[in-house]
Amino acid sequence: MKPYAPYEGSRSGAAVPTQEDKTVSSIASVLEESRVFPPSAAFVAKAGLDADRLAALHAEAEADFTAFWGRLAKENLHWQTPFRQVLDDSQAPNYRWFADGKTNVSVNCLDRHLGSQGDKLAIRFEGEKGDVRTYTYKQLHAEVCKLANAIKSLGVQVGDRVVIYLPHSAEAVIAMQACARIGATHSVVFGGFSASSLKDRIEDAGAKLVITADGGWRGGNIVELKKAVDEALSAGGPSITKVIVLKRTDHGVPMVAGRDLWWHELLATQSERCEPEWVDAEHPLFLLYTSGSTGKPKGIQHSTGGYLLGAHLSAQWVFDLKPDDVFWCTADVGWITGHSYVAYGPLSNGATVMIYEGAPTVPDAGRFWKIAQEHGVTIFYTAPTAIRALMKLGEEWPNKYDLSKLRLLGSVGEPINPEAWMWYHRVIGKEKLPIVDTWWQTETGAIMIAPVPGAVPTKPGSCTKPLPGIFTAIVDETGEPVTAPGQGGYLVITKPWPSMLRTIWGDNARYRSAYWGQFNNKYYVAGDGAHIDADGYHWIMGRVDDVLNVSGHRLGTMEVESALVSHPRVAEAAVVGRPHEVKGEAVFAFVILKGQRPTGAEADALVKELREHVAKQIGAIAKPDDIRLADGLPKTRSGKIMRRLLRSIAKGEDITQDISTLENPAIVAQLAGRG
Ligand code: 6R9
Repeated sequence: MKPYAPYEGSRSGAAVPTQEDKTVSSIASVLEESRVFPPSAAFVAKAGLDADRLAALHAEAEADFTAFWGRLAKENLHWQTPFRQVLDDSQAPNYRWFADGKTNVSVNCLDRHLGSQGDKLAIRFEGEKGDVRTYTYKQLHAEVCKLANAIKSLGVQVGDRVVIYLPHSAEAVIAMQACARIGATHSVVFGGFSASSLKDRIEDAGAKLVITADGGWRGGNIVELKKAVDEALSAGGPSITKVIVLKRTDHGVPMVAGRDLWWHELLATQSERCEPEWVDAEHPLFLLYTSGSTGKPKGIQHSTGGYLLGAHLSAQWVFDLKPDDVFWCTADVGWITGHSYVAYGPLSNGATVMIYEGAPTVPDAGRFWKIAQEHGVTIFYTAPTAIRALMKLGEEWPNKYDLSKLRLLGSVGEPINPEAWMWYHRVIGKEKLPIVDTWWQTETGAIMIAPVPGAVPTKPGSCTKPLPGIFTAIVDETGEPVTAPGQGGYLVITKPWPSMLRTIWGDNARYRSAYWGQFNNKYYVAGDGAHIDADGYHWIMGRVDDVLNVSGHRLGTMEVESALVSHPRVAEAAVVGRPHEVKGEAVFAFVILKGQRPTGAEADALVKELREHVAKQIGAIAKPDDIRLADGLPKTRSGKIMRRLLRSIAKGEDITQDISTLENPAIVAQLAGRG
């Protein structure tokens, strides 16, 4: 099997087991990164966790992981009613944590800082056009209470679902915190998703209320959020009774009488006090939809107590949060990273959170670094795709700005190739700052595998070792741990952890089969391939299922295929990933049409139309980079599409696989663009 490099020039690339060829035990890593970067003495001297303290935490967790989490939950969170039982595994793998305790997430993020640091900045916001707004903890608390009261006045009750479809903004955090305050379960839908995706999520969640904006700014353009909401609701959306609209772009959007309410008008009369709703630790704090290997996105359900504990402690351990830090995670709140490291983790730790609404290159390629300088950012957390894009623009951009306040850098979303890691280290980190490469997922709720920066030396391209209380293994297809260093296999988590997903909303059977079925409920199966080196360092090799990682965003190949076949001219489609220098993976679609296959300008026009069609069905992130029209797909005699072959074709590789078992071997030349 060919080694898989998720992007050109990767040195951590190792073969990834794929859907049809799950022979993971035969996978060995190819090139191994050998550079090691220990934390600087200066960093260690001030670090919250040094090697000894980290070792003590690991030892405590290994001795008794339930007692370990119980102690941390008691010491780190405010409980209105203390829990007696830490872990209830009687319904495993539907685990329950701290189940008889009651708490409230917004109290833990806001109220508990009011006495000690009410006047400290909680949020520094900058819009794409340069408008800046700040909120102290007191001000943020007041805004959250006002919105919480407003939502309640619209009839939203504990457990009702609220869909949030807002630009990346302070108001998005306010909306999430307001829901948490009254025990409503939020479901944030990324503003880049289309009306059709929004509609599916509203319906699946059975949401009562949508919170949106007239628009948002991105790349100099208005993102028409309200228009998408109107479209999503026009086609039904019977569960929605009210829509709250934030005025942001002020470009005049129609308001539906009796349904739509302006945020500012609604809040004008609300009290700045709102009693929190004390909910059970297991109460669903939020749903967040993510792609899986079927066409239907999964509503990942997270809890209140366990989730918050994970977000809180991981933020503290991995980012070494200190009272004077300005923490900037560039992820949109529409993704899990924005939930745990914009809206919840840093605030529960009382840090100052930086939020930037727009694109990294508006008005020029120096925007990120200008923000870092002007807001005094100390911790910067972004995705490899952004690092690669910024790297291409040249180091003269970051070099124009004073980045001396930065003290820690982070990476998330996909494997970081050592070239990008070294650029980040040299150009942004000035060869001094630790880089934390953090592996985790929507489902894990919080960072699982990452270096604790004052304690663990880093290797470019490795997310290093699991955090205390997290137990991982690499197993082969029989579930046996792979022991030889460098040997690839399935990444699994062997013990439950507090911030784990609780279920898939409305589909517990899918939860049990998708994450636990493969090894008979013994392990949580992450869906990633990985290997561990002789030092116990983890190297993630990418997804082993039909999920692509495009610019750090998960995208199911089936979702894109369903979008394509919903076009009247498409008979069949197969989607695979192709390595891409900046995006990590690009979407490559093979499309079979109904009727005659056009050529020349007519084919070009149709390809363009199909790309737009996918953007309309899912969102711009899913637009195929390549669409190849053909007369058929390579199928085995049993009718299975040979995706492995399609991946080779997409990469432009010579076909060396045996195609004699194909029903239609002649199609291969055509698919490869030679017929
Ligand atoms: C947090 C987040 C999860 C998938 C995951 C894996 C990939 C995330 C990574 C990484 C290598 C890292 N992934 N972090 N791969 N190194 N540091 O991204 O959640 O959107 O659910 O994606 O992303 O493949 O399984 P989510």
